[in-house]
Amino acid sequence: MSRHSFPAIVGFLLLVAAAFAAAVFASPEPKDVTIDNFSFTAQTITVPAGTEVRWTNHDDIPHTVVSDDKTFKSKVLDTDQSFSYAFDKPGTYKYFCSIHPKMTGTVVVQ
Ligand SMILES: [Cu+2]
Repeated sequence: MSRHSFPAIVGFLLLVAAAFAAAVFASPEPKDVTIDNFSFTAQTITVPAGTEVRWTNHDDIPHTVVSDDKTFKSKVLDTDQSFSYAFDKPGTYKYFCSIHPKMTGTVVVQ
């Protein structure tokens, strides 16, 4: 047995502990909403508090993501551009596209 074995095992255990801690304390998985054919998909999503939601515009015309109460507001998103917002507080957040106000969506944060 090499005299290097002990530190190697300690190092390995620290790595395992760090990975475990990262998994336990990580925030929820980010959630994607796509903008396609003048609509938000999914139109309503429900996520745990702390979730970052990312909207990506797949249309070849620009869109925005603006909440009804202006809690969040994206710049104009061109094709394949994204906007992200982290929802820390539970509640129901309605939003729309300020260029096409008939495009609406809802994020429910639990
Ligand atoms: Cu739009």
